[in-house]
Amino acid sequence: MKHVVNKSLVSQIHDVLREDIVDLRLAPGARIAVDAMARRFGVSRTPVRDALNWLVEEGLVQLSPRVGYFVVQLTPQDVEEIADVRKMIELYALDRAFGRFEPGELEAMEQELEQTLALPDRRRQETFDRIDRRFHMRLIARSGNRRLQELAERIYVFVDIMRHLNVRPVEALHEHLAIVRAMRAGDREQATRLLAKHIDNVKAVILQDARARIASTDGTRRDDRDDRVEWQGRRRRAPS
Ligand code: NI
Repeated sequence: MKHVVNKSLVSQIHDVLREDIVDLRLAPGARIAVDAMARRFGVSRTPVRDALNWLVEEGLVQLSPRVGYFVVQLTPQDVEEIADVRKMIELYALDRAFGRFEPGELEAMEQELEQTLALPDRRRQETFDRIDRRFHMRLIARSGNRRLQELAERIYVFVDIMRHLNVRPVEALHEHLAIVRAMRAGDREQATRLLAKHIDNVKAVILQDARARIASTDGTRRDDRDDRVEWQGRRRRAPS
């Protein structure tokens, strides 16, 4: 007989682990021990395994047969691919979103960005995580295409991970501000160009960091694992 699992229990464990991965509390590449997690949540191993398998489907956890579960570690190629898909989605969304914003919405976005830029460093970093996601998701939502939104939700969990590695929130906020201002001015061409540049800049800074780490480990031949991006703990560092 197939065992019956408590769906809401599995989904609660899934949600906690997902957040730990996205916020880098669980380090990329770290092994996730089922036993330890069962103890942590005070449950049996079954719901933990179900939650982990769910995360495997989402691409956030990798299952190595007979070895165990590991937190995903994005390679430079992953970073390139995600940024490219992001660009396709957002440039299309921006084009469609033009003229679809509610009255005062762009103005409110501009004000929010200005206020965030004026915050002290630590608070700005925290706020940045939230408003960066909202900025991009709002743009996608305003395209009016629900399927595009669903597609984006699946991919943007990786964008969330990358956001926590973005050590240039001030520059990113200024870039957002310029995009919003171009939109308010009705300059579609400029807004498109600035959004493409913003996504490229985020990609470049993460790739540069990834490659620097690879180069600093050992100049010679590396195996697949060493090629993976190591970026744990970046989030807790105060932005410069
Ligand atoms: Ni952004």
